[in-house]
Amino acid sequence: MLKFWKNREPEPGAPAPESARKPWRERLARSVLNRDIRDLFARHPKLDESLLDELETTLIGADVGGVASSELIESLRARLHKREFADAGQLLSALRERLVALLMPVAQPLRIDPARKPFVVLMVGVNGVGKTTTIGKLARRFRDQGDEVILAAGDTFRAAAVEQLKTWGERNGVPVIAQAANADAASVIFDALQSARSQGADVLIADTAGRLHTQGGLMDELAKIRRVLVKLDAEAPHEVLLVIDGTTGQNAISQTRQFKQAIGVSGLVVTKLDGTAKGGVVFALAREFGLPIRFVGLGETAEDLREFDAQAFVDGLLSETLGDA
Ligand SMILES: Nc1nc2c(ncn2[C@@H]2O[C@H](COP(=O)(O)OP(=O)(O)OP(=O)(O)O)[C@@H](O)[C@H]2O)c(=O)[nH]1
Ligand SMILES: [Mg+2]
Repeated sequence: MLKFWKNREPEPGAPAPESARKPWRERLARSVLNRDIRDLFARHPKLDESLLDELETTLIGADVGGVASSELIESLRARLHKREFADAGQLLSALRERLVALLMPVAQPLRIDPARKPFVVLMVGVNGVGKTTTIGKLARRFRDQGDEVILAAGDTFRAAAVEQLKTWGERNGVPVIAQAANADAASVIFDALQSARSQGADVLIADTAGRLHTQGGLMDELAKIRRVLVKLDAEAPHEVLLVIDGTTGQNAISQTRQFKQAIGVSGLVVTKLDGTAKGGVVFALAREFGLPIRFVGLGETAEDLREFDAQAFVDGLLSETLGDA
């Protein structure tokens, strides 16, 4: 295990305190990226071209994506040729810096603008990615910040979805606006916005279906939700959060492209990065779209939804190799 990192100068920009970084390290310890980079540097501690070639294969294998991986490797190769690295440890340190630099621009937290009242968050994404769970976690977060939150059960396709949202609402003391199963999703969310307004709520978070009979049908429904909201508030929704399952791989790229085209996306949430997720898809998304990554899901409890922190994330992903674990 390489221990060099501990003796290096701190990065520019205030590093997060140790207590804030620990959960990231713990939750990202089993990721494929962590394991494979550690194995690579253990197997190949010598600084040479083939280390870089293998590193590129490792990054691609962990879903970092072909374009981002080759850009990262080429920038390291140029520095290797200029003899900037004394050993493999310094190369790893440079990789860490490049990975942080790739994510810094997208580490933009979601700020609830109090002038937009209620601030409307529309949650979108394909089925099973974690939309409803993330809404529950967000409701808790906003409520703890002192915001009055209302949830809209806009996934009317599955009856169980409304129940799932109500359970989260009850657990957190947050009201849920719902209609009968198979109601029109746009009208549920329209009613919810009206009632959030009349109650003077600060935040309205709307759930949506992840799957309808056809993918085109889903995109049409989302477009309709947007059209209907605009009738009440020309700027609503104020945030469209696309939820991506961190275990999905490169399919995340085509999902993001589709949702971006159909309704526009203002921020991303990448869930399920705990456990044995590969971990690299976050870099691929940052490189391809540059969309703000608002939150990441590092587990199933409310505290496990964390505001995205580029440095804590990269250090968590490389913890095994950096020797910080
Ligand atoms: N380990 C882990 N599990 C998560 C995370 N986020 C969500 N899940 C789990 O993912 C599963 C699906 O979550 P849902 O919130 O129901 O997903 P959804 O996008 O609403 O799904 P549909 O309503 O079918 O479109 C649940 O079992 C969640 O507990 C996370 O960050 N980590
Ligand atoms: Mg759901």
